[in-house]
Amino acid sequence: MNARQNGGLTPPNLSLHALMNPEPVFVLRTMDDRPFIPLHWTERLHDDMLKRAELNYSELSERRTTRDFSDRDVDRRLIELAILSGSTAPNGAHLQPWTWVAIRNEELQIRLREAAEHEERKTYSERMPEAWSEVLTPLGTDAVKAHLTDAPWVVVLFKQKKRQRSNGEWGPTYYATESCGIAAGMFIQAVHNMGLVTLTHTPSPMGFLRELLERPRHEEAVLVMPIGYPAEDAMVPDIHRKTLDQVAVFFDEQS
Ligand code: IYR
Repeated sequence: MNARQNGGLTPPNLSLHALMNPEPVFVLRTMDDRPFIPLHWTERLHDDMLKRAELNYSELSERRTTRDFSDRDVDRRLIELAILSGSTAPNGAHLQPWTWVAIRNEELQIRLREAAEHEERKTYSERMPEAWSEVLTPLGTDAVKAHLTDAPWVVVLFKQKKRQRSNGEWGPTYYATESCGIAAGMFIQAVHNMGLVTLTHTPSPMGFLRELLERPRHEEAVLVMPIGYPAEDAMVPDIHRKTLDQVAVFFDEQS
C-alpha cells in the first residue's frame, strides 16, 4: 500500500503490520521501494495567481525564434541553468531520457554547420515538397545556417531511445519523444527568461550529429539550438499567434 492508496494518511514506508503493532516495526525498504516525501507546494492568493499567470503569459508572448545571432559570448553557467531547467520536465517513468550536448567550440561549430548545410541544401533543393516550401518561404528559412557559427553556444538535444537496466540488459525508454519535446520547451522558456534568444533548428536528416558529437547508438538527435544574444539588426518574420478561440475548446459548465 502506498500513500495514494491509503488516502495519504500514513507514510508509505510503514507496513500494515507495523501500524497494527504496539511496538512499531519499521520495515526495511528494498532497492526498488522508493520512499515518498511530502509534496512541497505553496498556496497563493487568487490575485497573486492571476498576476503571475498574466506576467508569465506576457513574458512568453515576447519570445521570438531568432535566426540572427550576435557573436557576443555567454557565460557557461547560464547554459548550465537552462539545461537544468529543461531537465525538470515531466517525463516517461522518470527515466529522464535526454542528453544535452553543449558546444562552445569554433572548430566543432564549423564542422556542425558544414554538415547541417550539406543536408539542408539537399532538403531545400530536392527533398522539400511544394506544400512544405509554401509555408516555409514566408518565414525566410533556407539552407544557410550561419546561426550555427555566429552564436556562442549550440546545444544539441539527444533523445535516449533505450536505457541500460540494472541487470545490464537494454530496455526501452517510454514516451522519450514527448519527454524531450517538453524538456525542450522548458529549456527554451529558461533561455528566453534569462534574456537570451534561441532557434529550434532541425537539420534533416539528423543522423550526422550522433557521429559528429560522439553519442552512442541508442541516442538520436532531436533538436539543435543555437543560443546567444540577438544580432543588433536581427529581423523576425511579422507573424501572429492564434487567439484563444482558435486554439482552445472549453467544456465549462460555469459559463
Ligand atoms: N529543417 C529545415 C527546414 C525547416 C522546417 C521547418 I517545419 C521549419 O519551421 C523551419 C525550417 C531548417 O531547419 O531549415
